[in-house]
Amino acid sequence: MKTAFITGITGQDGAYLAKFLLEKGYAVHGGVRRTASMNRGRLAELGIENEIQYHDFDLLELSNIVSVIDEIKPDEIYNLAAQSFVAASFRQPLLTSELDALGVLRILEALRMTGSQARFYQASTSEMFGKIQDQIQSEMTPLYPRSPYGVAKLFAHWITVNYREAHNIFAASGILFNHESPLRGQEFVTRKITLTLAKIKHRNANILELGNLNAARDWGFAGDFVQGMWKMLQHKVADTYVLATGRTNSVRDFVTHAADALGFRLAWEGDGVNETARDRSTNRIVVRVNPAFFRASEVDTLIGCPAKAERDLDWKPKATFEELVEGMASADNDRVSRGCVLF
Ligand code: NAP
Ligand code: G4F
Repeated sequence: MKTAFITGITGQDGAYLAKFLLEKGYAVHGGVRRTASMNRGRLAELGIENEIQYHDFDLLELSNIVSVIDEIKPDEIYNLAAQSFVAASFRQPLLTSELDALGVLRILEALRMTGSQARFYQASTSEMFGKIQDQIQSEMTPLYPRSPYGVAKLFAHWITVNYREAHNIFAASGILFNHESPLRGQEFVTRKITLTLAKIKHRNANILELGNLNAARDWGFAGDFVQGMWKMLQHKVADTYVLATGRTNSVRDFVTHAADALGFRLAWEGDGVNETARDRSTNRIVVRVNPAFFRASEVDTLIGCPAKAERDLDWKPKATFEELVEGMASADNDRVSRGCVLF
């Protein structure tokens, strides 16, 4: 039986990865930071909350990762923990850098100092492409981050490559494009859209306020992407891989599809900060722009090329954009109608 340690196990990807590894017969250990209230709703929703062995873990604390390595001698470490919300990184740039940049170095240093042979996965991000230098982004595209989050993740990516090359540590970096699911955090735009529209439908909210409707992302399903993380650690050599779907859609497209799935029929009107969407059946405005959600510097559009992962890892995303949106809308519709939105 292999042993895996997942940091960020309480987050979206951590929950899906834990379920996937348990199904593969792994002993799954998870790192959780101390908080005033338990935060295991995603693991509970997947029915695996009691199948995981939990350890104190904070990205700020070197001793945590050293103890875990000593105690459980993991075969694989997946570093998914992060301050992962781009907008928050503009307000908390120092904290974001401590966690998302130096936090990764702490884990790599622990691996080097202990001589652990664990294989290491770093959760890198398409946010590093930022102001895109190629129309379609691949492992060869120059990086140009546009947020403190993107800059911190860029450090983490390169320090992972450096420890691979300098210290012969099996350290893989997955440059993952946006991946979503019904377990997505509520502040990210996709989940904000499906949850708020579901609330409007059930008369628990009046309006959905969004920032840049023209931003476009290559959105995939998180359940498909965690399989790619695992495949990176099973490959014969550690490397860097892009995981993406190769399709891009705007925030406006996402709203239109989600609204359709929830029974609204939207008519878009106006432009810029005055753009709105009206529900044709009630004639009510249900979506409007609020500049408070604009970013100080934006990543306008992302679209990834997953050819290397397909060739070397035999990885391909399965869920389509339409299936993803419908699945999220349906899950939030159920939660809101049951009055049970736990995360
Ligand atoms: P998420 O849902 O925000 O989960 C983040 C996890 O990190 C949570 O478990 C959180 O714990 C934990 N965490 C935060 N601060 C911590 C700290 N100081 N010490 C220890 N743990 C801490 O993120 P996700 O969407 O699953 O993403 C997983 C990873 O992939 C992240 O590193 C993210 O930056 C990266 N990524 C995500 C995407 C995407 O589209 N989802 C794309 C590319 C890369 P709490 O539950 O206690 O908050
Ligand atoms: O959903 P978002 O907040 O995701 P973003 O910034 O692309 O970051 C996510 O994907 C990255 C991978 O590329 C991850 F590394 C990162 O951890 C995270 O998972 O925003 C998507 C787009 C942005 O352009 C944003 O400006 O949607 C736009 N947007 C428009 N209105 C909004 C809103 N974003 C949010 N969160 N809230 C809005 O009201």
